[in-house]
Amino acid sequence: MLIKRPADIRPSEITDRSTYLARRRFILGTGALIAATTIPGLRKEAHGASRQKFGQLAKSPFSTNEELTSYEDVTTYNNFYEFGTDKGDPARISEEFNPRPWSVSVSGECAKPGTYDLDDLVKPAALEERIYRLRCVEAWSMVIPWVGLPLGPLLKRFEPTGNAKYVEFRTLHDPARMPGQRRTVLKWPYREGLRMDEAMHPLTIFAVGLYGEELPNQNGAPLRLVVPWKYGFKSIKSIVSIRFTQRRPQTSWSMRAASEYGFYSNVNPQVDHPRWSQAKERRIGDGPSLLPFRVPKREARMFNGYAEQVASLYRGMDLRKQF
Ligand SMILES: Nc1nc2c(c(=O)[nH]1)N[C@H]1C(S)=C(S)[C@@H](COP(=O)(O)O)O[C@H]1N2
Ligand SMILES: [Mo]
Repeated sequence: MLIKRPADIRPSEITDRSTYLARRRFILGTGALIAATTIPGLRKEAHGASRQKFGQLAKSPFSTNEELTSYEDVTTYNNFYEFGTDKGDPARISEEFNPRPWSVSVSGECAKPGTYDLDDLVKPAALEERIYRLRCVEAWSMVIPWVGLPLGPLLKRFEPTGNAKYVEFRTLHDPARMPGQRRTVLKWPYREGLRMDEAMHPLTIFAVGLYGEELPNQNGAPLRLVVPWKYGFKSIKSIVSIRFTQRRPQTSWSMRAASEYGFYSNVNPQVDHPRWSQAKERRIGDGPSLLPFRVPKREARMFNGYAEQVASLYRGMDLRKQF
């Protein structure tokens, strides 16, 4: 089993994170105090302060033992276009977003459609820690300790019918709460999809937390997908809708540029993006981060290193054509 041992964690990483958290608690604590005395701009900062920490979590045998990307990088270098297109935007602009209460609508080819409250879908006892590589199509990667649960058993509760060949996910569409949606950088709501066997694969998870606490808004609170063998954009954030379909659903990135972002989007060092290579990647945190020319140096791996577990899903397919 590949489980992260404490010896794998750099001391600097631990210090980084605890200093960060202490500083954060201080700032947010102050924010909450001031908010109580009616400065409206600060009121909602209290959501961050009340972010729940999970207790003892089961460690998943699917975890990688690679060095973790720092909490700081994981929570300040983000892609979440609903909150802006620069990497630093989501952390800043999502600060006031309140991800509670939250419900998820389930529809399409299943026997148990309906609207489910998040707390009924995800029980704390079912949660585990899963350390996964996340590989962005922009040729960088991170290693993130997610808190989540396998998607398959959860989907089964809705009793998908024999016609359910795919499952589509959608993000909340609410420009008042997600200011990035006031610009048409993508067709909102953000949507993604998986083939049913991909969705049921034991590596596919719903995440509700990272680093032992509830998901920060910028990472997709309160509920997001993580599909570790696919490019990061398949891991859709802040999900409000699950729909079982017979036909392949549309996805936001394919709608924007079908020749650049395919439906499968499996990490594949041999199939380049039309505008850049996918052969190498840069691990966030590697080397001096202030250099303007941050060159990808690590060899990218087929299916992001998860080939042994998932290659059989694509047997017989031409991965150049079905990218
Ligand atoms: N709704 C939504 N989900 C999204 C995105 C987005 O812009 N909107 N960006 C994707 C991309 S490109 C990546 S790489 C990952 C980044 O996840 P992280 O910020 O938690 O590392 O989220 C994915 N999920
Ligand atoms: Mo990405």
